[in-house]
Amino acid sequence: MARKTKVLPIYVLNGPNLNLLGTREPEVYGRMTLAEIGKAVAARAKAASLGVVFRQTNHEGEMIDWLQEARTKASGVILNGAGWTHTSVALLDACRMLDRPLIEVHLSNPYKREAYRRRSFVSEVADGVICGLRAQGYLFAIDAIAALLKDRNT
Ligand code: DHK
Repeated sequence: MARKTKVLPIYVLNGPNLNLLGTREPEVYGRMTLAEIGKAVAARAKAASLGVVFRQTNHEGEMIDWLQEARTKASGVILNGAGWTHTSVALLDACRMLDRPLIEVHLSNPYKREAYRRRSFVSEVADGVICGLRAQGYLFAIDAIAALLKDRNT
């Protein structure tokens, strides 16, 4: 009998201050809480027969640990590095070592905002970037990872 190989979950990793979504500048980031986004993301992934590990941290070292963990435990990564996107070479270095599909997501459109948000270290190694579509962007990112995984396996 053919043995079914288990597909690893998609890691959806969220950086600093995203725990305050819902109340944090809703005109910029939308009104959904991070927990609500997590539920919608899990449902979208389930429809594609994929699992999700959804996490948030305000601690950069913890985020780096999770990205390193994703090298062997995730099938792909969706990353909203929030403020670290624009500042962190350490985040870039950890993303570079992934060797897994990586989609960078932002709720807002950084290109419509302050100049310092226009630089992204993550974009240097991301397979795709989705921004400005609020929570919907995370769902499109799930679709993108599913498509990239399909490409890799065919
Ligand atoms: C989230 C943040 O916290 C900001 O620092 C980024 C990003 C944009 C977002 O739009 O999701 O500049």
